[in-house]
Amino acid sequence: MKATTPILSALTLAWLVPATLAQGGAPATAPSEAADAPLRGEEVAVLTDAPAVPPPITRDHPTRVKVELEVTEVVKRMADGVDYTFWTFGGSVPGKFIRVRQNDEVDFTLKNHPSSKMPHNIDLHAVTGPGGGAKATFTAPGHQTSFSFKAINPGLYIYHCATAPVGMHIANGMYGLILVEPKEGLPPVDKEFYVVQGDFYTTGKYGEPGLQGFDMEKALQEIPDYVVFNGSVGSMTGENALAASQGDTVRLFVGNGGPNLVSSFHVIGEIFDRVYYEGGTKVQENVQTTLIPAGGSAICEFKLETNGDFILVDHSIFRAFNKGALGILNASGDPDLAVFSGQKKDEVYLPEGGAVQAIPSDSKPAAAAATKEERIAAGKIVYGANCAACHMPNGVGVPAAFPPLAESDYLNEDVDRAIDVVLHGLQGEVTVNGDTFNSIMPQLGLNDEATANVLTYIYSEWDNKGVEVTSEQVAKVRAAKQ
Ligand code: HEC
Ligand SMILES: [Cu+2]
Repeated sequence: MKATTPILSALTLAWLVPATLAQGGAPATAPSEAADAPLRGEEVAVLTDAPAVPPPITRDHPTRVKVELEVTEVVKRMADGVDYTFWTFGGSVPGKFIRVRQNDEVDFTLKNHPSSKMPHNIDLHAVTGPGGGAKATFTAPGHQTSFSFKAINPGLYIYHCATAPVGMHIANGMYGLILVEPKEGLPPVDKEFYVVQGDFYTTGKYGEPGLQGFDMEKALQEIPDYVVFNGSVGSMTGENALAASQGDTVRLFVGNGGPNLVSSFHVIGEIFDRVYYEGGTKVQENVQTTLIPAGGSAICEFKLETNGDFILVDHSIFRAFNKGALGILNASGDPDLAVFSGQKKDEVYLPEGGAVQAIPSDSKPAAAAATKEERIAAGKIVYGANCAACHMPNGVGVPAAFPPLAESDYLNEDVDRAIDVVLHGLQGEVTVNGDTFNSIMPQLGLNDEATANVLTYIYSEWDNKGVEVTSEQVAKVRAAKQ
């Protein structure tokens, strides 16, 4: 995780107290503070790149805050081997996190780097005034513009570029979050993180390597190739995972830049104790998944009662596992076994006692096969209907659960024993090709002909020894057991 250099001045030193200290208490405020309370002093806002969040505000009064954002158009990683030309507020996606206090007067400057090819502007949803500042900040490459606004309403707000074609500017990553802290402050927590979802439309399919262009047609159809948190696939996995400790209280400032999709934001293995839904003032408690509209936000708070990996997803789940909308919050520390035990055991489940269960067979007595080829063809059908679910269609089985029939030494060693297994089922420890299985194969209720056919099929496949099993042979094994 990289931290960018904050914009500093002597006046900002008050911001630089360690976050943990600053988070030790919300500022005490005279409840009577009026919207037109006089500004005292001025400072330069600390701006951060995701997933970092500027320290909480400890002031008990409004001030004049200077915010400077620089727009750059940069080629960056979208996924391994995949690059994209992102348009950014501050060099990465999402743009820098801005944190001010209710009733602050914000002096805002937008700079457009001379290397940019496009004009850009900014519409901050925290602004009361036409266009959220868009028209006031229309900025050609190599220019800078400014305006000021009063942060009247507390809340967590999206900002974005609103230069035509607006959809394209947003689709290229031009969005971020601005928090207007309520004048009484937010309750202290141990960790705060900044996460913004966005959907991306590339000329190539998901994962297609190289520098990808923007695909207007896919954007119009709303069929993204990528849905990601913080601008790229894997922005918060592996060594970039969000880090916290067991016992920590966590606050996620979550935004959705869109341009198109609505996010079903969820953390696998956690329940949000509190959600400031839609980034507003009201709190909903005990929430599993919160809806975050395009151009909207939510503040999600929870306590890490136990340790482990907690997975941030858009629960529109193909986006998480197939398009990139997945991040990890790792809580170090010890498990609280009273909260979560982990798997205690995996053992055989036998609802009706210890015997092999019989599965009633609805197969009609098969017409006797005249040749080995007919037996194999008939056996293949029996296999598909009765065996493939466990032993797999290609006979390879499932490790630690169902032994292989392909190249099975157990099968090839003893034909009568194999007949017995199919007729009567099997339980207890068996070793197949060196691997031990201790499970249960049910009795399948196949008649002699079907049993002969399925075994002849199995022996003819997958490098097995190729013998033909006849129904007479099956009848003999059956008689011997009775
Ligand atoms: C419900 C799952 C299930 C089905 C259905 C099933 N088996 Fe099995 N089979 C097993 C299990 C489990 C074992 C190992 C039993 C043990 O651990 O004692 C096994 C063992 C075997 C073995 C001996 C070990 C080996 O790999 O060579 C053969 C042969 C066999 N099955 C054939 C079949 C055939 C043929 C069918 C279909 C007619 C079939 N099985 C259907 C679960 C199944
Ligand atoms: Cu723009």
